[in-house]
Amino acid sequence: MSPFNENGMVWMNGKLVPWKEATIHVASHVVHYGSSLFEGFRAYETPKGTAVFRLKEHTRRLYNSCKIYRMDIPYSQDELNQAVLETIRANGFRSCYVRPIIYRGYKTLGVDPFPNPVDCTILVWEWGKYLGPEALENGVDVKVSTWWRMAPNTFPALAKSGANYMNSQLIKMEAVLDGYAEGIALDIRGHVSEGSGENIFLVMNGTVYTPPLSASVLPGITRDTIMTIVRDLGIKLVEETIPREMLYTADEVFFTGSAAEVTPIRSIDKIIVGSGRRGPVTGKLQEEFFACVNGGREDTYHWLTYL
Ligand code: PPE
Repeated sequence: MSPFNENGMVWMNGKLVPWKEATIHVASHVVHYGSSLFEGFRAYETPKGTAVFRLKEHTRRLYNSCKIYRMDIPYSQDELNQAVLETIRANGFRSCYVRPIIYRGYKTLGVDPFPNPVDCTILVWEWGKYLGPEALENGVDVKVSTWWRMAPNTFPALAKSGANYMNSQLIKMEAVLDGYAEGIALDIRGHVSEGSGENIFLVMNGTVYTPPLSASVLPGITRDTIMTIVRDLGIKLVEETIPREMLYTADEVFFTGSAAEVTPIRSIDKIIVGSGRRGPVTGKLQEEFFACVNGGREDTYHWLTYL
């Protein structure tokens, strides 16, 4: 079953077009060489209407991704933010997932991307719970992937490029075929990196740990949100290299991401994490996270942009 509303609208290069007309040619550069940079985030229904969570930060990351790949977006960040709001309004969603994607379009083929146009589109759809309906409460069973995250100075991990998701797909397929909800990838030194589409956190003796950006991770906006909440709660936060075996001995482990939100991990490689149930720190952070996105607490950091 497709999650898409095929009667909806897509923003393409400055205009809203009907969903079914939002197509590109198979000779587009992106189809052949993976030349796309994208974002993913959610709009939530709040007591004061629909609000996009951390829109500015996601747009800034998109511009940074494009800067790394020498792609000039022909709109300002403000213009793109307005386009996101316009697209959500045009589709009439109270809550949804938003996917802006910038790519090298149609003109010529060959690795050199420069002759091709930089095209900008924004898609929105209703996306349920990323790792299954019960994942947020019961947690998920995962494995450490045999695939590593990309090495430094190969595919830049700080850029959210379509091409990086070929690595993510290898991790995800292996996990799914082996009967797990998700895979955790190590970096090339064998240290904990991240999930195929999520950052990872561990809790041990009341301290919260997460790998540093140098461990080939995406600089997750949800990661930043959780780090901010952890500090606000006065919990000790450590951003440092994490050895694989700490995944097995941690009291609690959880994933973060715009799609995955805050998802507890119940077991890793069939070793039960902690008590095998959502731990108290994970529970507290989930509660605070959802209060932030749903407008259930004061928006002190100005994370919400109302439609
Ligand atoms: N790491 C990876 C590899 C990743 O894809 C994501 C988001 C994150 C970390 C968390 O980043 P952030 O969303 O800013 O907190 N993955 C997006 C796409 C998932 C997909 O299947 O598509 C997402 O969560 O929207």
